[in-house]
Amino acid sequence: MKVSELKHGGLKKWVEEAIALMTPDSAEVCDGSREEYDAMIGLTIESGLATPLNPDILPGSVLFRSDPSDVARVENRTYIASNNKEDAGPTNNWIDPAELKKIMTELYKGCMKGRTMYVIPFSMGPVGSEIAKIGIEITDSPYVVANMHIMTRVGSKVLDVLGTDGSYVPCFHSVGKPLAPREKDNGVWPCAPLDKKYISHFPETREIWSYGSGYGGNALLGKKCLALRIASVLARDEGWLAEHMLILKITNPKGEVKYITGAFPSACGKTNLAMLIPTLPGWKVETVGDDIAWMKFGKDGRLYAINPEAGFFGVAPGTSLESNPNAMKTISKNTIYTNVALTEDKNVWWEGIGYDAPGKLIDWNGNVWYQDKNNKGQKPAAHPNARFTGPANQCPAIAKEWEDPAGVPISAFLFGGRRPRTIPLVNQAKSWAHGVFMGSIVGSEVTAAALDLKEGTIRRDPFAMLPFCGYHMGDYFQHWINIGKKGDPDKLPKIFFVNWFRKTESGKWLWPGYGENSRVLAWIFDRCSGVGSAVDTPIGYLPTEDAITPPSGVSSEDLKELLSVDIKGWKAEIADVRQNHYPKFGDKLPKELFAELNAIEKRLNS
Ligand code: OXD
Ligand code: MN
Repeated sequence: MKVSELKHGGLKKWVEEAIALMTPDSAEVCDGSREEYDAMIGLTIESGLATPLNPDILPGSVLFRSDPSDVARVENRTYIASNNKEDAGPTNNWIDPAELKKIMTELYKGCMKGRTMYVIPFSMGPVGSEIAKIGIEITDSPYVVANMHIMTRVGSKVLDVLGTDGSYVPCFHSVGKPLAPREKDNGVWPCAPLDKKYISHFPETREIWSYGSGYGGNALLGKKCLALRIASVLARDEGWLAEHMLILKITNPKGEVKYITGAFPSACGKTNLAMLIPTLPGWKVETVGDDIAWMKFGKDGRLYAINPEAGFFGVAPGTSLESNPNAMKTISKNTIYTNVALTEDKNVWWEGIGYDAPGKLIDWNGNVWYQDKNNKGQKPAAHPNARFTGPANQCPAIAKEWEDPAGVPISAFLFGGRRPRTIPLVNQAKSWAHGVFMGSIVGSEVTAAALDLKEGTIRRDPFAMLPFCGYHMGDYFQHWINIGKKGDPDKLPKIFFVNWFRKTESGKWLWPGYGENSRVLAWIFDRCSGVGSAVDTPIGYLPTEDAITPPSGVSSEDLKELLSVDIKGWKAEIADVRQNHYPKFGDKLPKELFAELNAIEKRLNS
C-alpha cells in the first residue's frame, strides 16, 4: 500500500513528515502478508545479510550475523526522556526531551538515503482486543519488518481497527546507515557506532525514537520499548499492569485450570518455565506468553492477562531438546536465527544445543570454527546473546486461550532470581504489600563474571523491570501498592517468591529445576485453591515438609534445607535492602514497603 492511500489523516501527515526528514528512496506501508514476509527475507538474502538454511532441516528459516557492536540491548544508550528528570528516576538514563529530539533529528536527517522506508502498523495483543495497543513503526530495515511479522500482529487489519482517527504509539527506527548512490550493504550488517545509538522514550507524548541499532529490543520497538517502557506509563495512568512476566496455564490431574504469571531477571530460565513439561504425573503446563504480560481488572474483579506478543525472541545458547523441547520444536521451521553458528549442511548450532559441533562451522563472526574441547578459553561459535525469532503458534505447548482477547484470569504471581543462598525454594507472601515488598527486592547473586560488583553481592532487579520501567521505580512500587488497594483481596492473585538456584556450601545444586519445578507449581496451585499445607514463618508461608515430594536425587535433608528459614541470611538480606537498595528511591519509596521491611525484621528478631 502507498503512503498516499493511508486513510488516517494524522498518521499520513506523520509519515509524510518522516519521509521529508529521512529522505528514503521510496516508502511503503506493510500489509502483513506472507508474500511481504518472503519479499523482506528475499531482500536480505540479496544484500548478503541473510543465509537461507537447509529447507529439509529448518524449512522457511534463515540466519543473520549482526555487527559485533550490535548484539544486544544497549542499556547505557537507552533513555527515558520525561519532561522532568525526577520522573525518570534513579534507575533510568535521562536527557531533556527537547535536547534529545534536537540531537536525534540531526541524526535522522537523510538517514534513509538509498533505502526503502517501511511503515509497519502493528498491534500488541490480539487485533481489536480491549487490552491491545496499536503502534506504527517506521523503519529502514527489512530484517526488522520480518521480525515484527513474527513478534507482533502486522498489517492492514491493524489499520482497519485504527480507522481514520484512532490512537497509536508512533515509533521511529533507523539503522543509521544511509547508502551512497549504487552502494549496497554487501553482507555488512548496517548500524551506527555505539556513541550514535539512541533508544529513546518520550513518556508524556508516548513516542519512541530509535537510531543506530538493528538488533532485538533496540529495533523491534513493539517489545521492550512499547510493551514495557511506554506501556508501564500507560498502565500507571490507566490503572492496570504492564509487566516483564511470562504467563502459563496449569492443569491439575482433576482437570482444574489456573493461570500464573512470573517475573524473573534475564538468564533465569523464563522461557523454559513458560514451556515446562511437568515431571509430576497428571499435571500439564501450557504456554500463554514467555516475556510480557498486560493485566487489567475484569468485570468480575479478577486480573486478566494477555500476552501482547505473537512470537518468541529467545536466547539460543543453552536451549536444547533436554532443557526446552517445546522451544526446539517451535523453532524447527519459519524461524529467524541471529548470531548462531552455521554447519556445513546449513543447519544451526550453538553452545548448549545438546550435542557436539558437527565438524566445520562458521561462527557468528563469519569465521571458520572447529570445536576444541581442550581449549577452555575458546571463543563461542554462537554469540551468548544469539537469538531465535519463532512464531508462538508453532509452539506445541501453546494454550488454546493464548489469543483470547479478554485475556486469562490470573491466580498467582511468581517472583524469582538466581539466589544460591538464603532464599527458599518457595515462599508465599502473607499479604499483597508483603508480595510487593518481595517483588521490589528481586535480584540475582553476582558471579565472578560480573566485573562491576563484588562476587556474592545481590544485583537487584525489582520486578525484573529495572531496564524496562518507563518512569520512577519508586512510583512504580506505589502503583503496585495502589493496585492492591483497588482490588478485592479474595480475588487478587496470590504472590510467591521462588528460587530454583539454591546450592550447597560446596557449590552443588540442591534442586534440579526444569520439569521438576512442576512440584513447586503444584503446591502454588493448591495454595490458590485454599488447600496445600503451609507453615507460617517470619518470611512468609512455606510448604510443610510433606507438601512437596522431592524428585529423585533430592534427599529429605536437601528438601528440609530448601524449605527452611535461614534467619542469619535473611537478617543480612534485610540489612542490604535497608542500606543499599531502598535508599536509591528516596522519598518516593512507598511507606508500605518500609513498614514491610520493619515488620519482617521484627519477626526475624523475635
Ligand atoms: C529479553 C530480556 O531479551 O529480558 O527478553 O533481556
Ligand atoms: Mn525479557
